[in-house]
Amino acid sequence: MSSKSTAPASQPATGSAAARPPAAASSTSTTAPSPASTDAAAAAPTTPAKKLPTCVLLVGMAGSGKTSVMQRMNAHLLTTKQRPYIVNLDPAVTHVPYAPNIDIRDTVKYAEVMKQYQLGPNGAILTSLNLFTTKFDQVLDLLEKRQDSVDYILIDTPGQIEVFTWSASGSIITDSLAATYPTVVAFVVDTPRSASPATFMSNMLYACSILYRTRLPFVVLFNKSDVTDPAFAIEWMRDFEAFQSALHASDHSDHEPPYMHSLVQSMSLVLDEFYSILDPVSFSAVTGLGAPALFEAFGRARDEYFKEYKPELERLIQEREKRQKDQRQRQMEKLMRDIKLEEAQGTGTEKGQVGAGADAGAGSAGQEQSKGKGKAKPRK
Ligand SMILES: Nc1nc2c(ncn2[C@@H]2O[C@H](COP(=O)(O)OP(=O)(O)OP(=O)(O)O)[C@@H](O)[C@H]2O)c(=O)[nH]1
Ligand SMILES: [Mg+2]
Repeated sequence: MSSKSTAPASQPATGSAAARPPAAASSTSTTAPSPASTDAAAAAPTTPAKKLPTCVLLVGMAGSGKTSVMQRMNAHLLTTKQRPYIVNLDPAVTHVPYAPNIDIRDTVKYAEVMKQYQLGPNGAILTSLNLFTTKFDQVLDLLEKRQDSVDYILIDTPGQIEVFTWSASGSIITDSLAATYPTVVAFVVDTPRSASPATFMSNMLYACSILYRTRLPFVVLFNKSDVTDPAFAIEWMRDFEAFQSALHASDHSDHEPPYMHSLVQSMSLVLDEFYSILDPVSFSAVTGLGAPALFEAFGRARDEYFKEYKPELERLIQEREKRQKDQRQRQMEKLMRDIKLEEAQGTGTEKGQVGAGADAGAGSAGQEQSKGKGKAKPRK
């Protein structure tokens, strides 16, 4: 085992394998990692006219096909002469069917983390991601160096969706990428496993919670269309009545308890509005069906990022800066008031003595005062 494996995260995130050039480029262009300390905000582009690569975050339930989709997207980009840059954030995967430019496994050894911290599989994945996030500034540095020569940054996430979508490190990674690059969330749905209205609804609720948390443009990728045509799901999203009829039919066939029916029904009402902002795409990672439509959806999401997310982000940054400025101003005013008060108190008492005492320290000021008192007494 290499020295990297002995201490998790002891190496920068961009080790030898991690610093691989984009898949389309030649191996001679490998960039040496730099021990940078730039934070996410500092990595923000200064020249908006420059075309930044679109960053796609692939999230989805375990086994929905994220890694296979990644492979297919990579192949599609290469055949259409576009340049991908691939980041694998799944520390537990044993084999990836693509060549990642940055791989969490080069930095953090999942099995070592499990052993060293005495963790179970999920705890070890989460800890590995946390350890990797402490080095994420270096990933951002590498991306910054590569951004002119790539069209897409594709990020594969751990199998356990909640490890990425509900963890602090997942938020840090998402926010720091979205602060710089037009970022899109691609939610991978296992279509055959979403055929019943109840499982479809659960998946959509999860999608809704991720959208709520990230506020990023969102593409719903109905994967495994070679097994089950997702037309039914897209129809459910477009037509509330269609979903209600399917729900009614499943209610009779599945013998679901009545509370389930009313829960799913009320949820579907809530989700109806949420569906209107989603961009559903039918896709198959096995056949590659739907790849052009998927990249068109990413194009629309990219436009949405610049139209909605970026201005909102800038507004929030301005608001925060204004809050900080106002706070500094208030502190300055308070300080000035305190100084004036002290001056006023100083004039009202034994001016020269307190001043001299203050220069020499509180103790001597006290001594001066007591000396004064001592001198005054005999006069009385
Ligand atoms: N038929 C079919 N099978 C698929 C498709 N995409 C993925 N699979 C299969 O689904 C299984 C899981 O695929 P992965 O790509 O490993 O899924 P994942 O979401 O990355 O899995 P985790 O990272 O473990 O959560 C594999 O057996 C794939 O071959 C698809 O479009 N069609
Ligand atoms: Mg995977």
